[in-house]
Amino acid sequence: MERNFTGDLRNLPDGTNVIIMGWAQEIRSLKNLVFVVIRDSTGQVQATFKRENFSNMDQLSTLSRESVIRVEGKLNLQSKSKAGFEVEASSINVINVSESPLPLGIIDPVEADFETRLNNRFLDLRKPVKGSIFRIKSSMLWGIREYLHQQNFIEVQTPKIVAAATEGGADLFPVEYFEKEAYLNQSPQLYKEILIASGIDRVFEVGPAFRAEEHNTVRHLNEFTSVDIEMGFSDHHSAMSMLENAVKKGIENVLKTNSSDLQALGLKIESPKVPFPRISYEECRKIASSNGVEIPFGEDLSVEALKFVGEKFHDFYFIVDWPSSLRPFYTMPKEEDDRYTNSYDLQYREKEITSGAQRVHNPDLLTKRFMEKGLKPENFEFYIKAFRYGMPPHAGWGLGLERLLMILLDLQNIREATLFPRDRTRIVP
Ligand code: AMO
Repeated sequence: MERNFTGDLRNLPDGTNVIIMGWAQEIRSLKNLVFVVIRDSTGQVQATFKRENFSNMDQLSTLSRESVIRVEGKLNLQSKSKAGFEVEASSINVINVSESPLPLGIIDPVEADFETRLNNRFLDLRKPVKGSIFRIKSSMLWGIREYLHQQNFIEVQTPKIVAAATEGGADLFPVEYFEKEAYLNQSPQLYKEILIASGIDRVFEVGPAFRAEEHNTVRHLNEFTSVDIEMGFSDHHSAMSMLENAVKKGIENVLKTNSSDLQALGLKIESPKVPFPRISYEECRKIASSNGVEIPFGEDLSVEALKFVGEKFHDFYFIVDWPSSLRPFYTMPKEEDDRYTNSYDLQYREKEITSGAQRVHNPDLLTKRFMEKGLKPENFEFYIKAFRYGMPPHAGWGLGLERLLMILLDLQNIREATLFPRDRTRIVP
């Protein structure tokens, strides 16, 4: 269908005949005039209908908000309207009438409660600032993908129906898989490592990861987008460098592509400086302790502790050298002291965005690590097998895309960065 986008109108010559398709956001009637604000994915424009040109003005003034319309008319760049341009309409087709009242207002100054918004997500997303979040998400991912391609990674797709847990058994979703027991995958961890043994030694994947998180929090989803990489002949240092550069390139692509979206969201963002600081788990414990928060060795750093660390290092930083007891079986212990590992988390203030590590590549050590973690190596035979016939040393990471968006756009709830969030109580829409 031939159409002009509202976002392009300013750049057309005055007087151009244009066709606009979109939603009737606002309808205002005066004696001899009706103004209809039409919104499309790129912006909005006011169309002016003069009584002298239209026999059906009364019908027009009763048009319901959010109906889908097509308006033809002449572009007026000399308009006195706030935007400075409008369309002098010569015809209108009402393509699909919207029911009223709307379950959720699009331009109401007071925002509806979150549940109502999510229950009517298709309407909620019509609000231009909500659209901005997802345009930014797309650009961020595009920048990361582009960077990884330049670094000779290939994008892969691994199974989401799996037979084994990777990140601990408690938060698994079981699925009925004929006569076998199966689960939704928590992370592509095992498969991305198997691919390193396949000779494709730089892979990345963008896909859903499923976690049966029991509690609803503002930072957890039961289905999130995991951006994963795995690289062969590498250690944690090169994987960390790949990560900070990928995040930087993602942000730079947003800066390049989404200035009006950032403006709509009232945000000023800068490209982060790399390398990000590296702080060890032990240093974090010391910072917490000097602020009166004691973290016993081997325990996770609490949000309270991380707030003190975050205050000191601002924005992006890595926490490195986590204790073995806190990291999964696949994490490489430190050669000099196996109570610690070659692992890291990327943090933004007190929030974790990414976990990663150098992996164990020796099959005997891997089997030992399974047993230390109380897991049965025989349940992971398909994985360990890939380590027995020439497995290079390797490292990688998994980045929570919605977490990254949340911190970048200062969103108060991770659900704002998810089109249709899945949480403890929500499975529709
Ligand atoms: P981890 O379990 O730490 O590591 O997950 C990696 C990143 O995924 C994000 N994340 C979540 N985001 C939203 N809701 C959740 N419930 C949720 N759980 C995790 C976080 C986290 O940092 N296999 C390893 C990665 C690796 O070592 O390559 C893994 O999955 O941003």
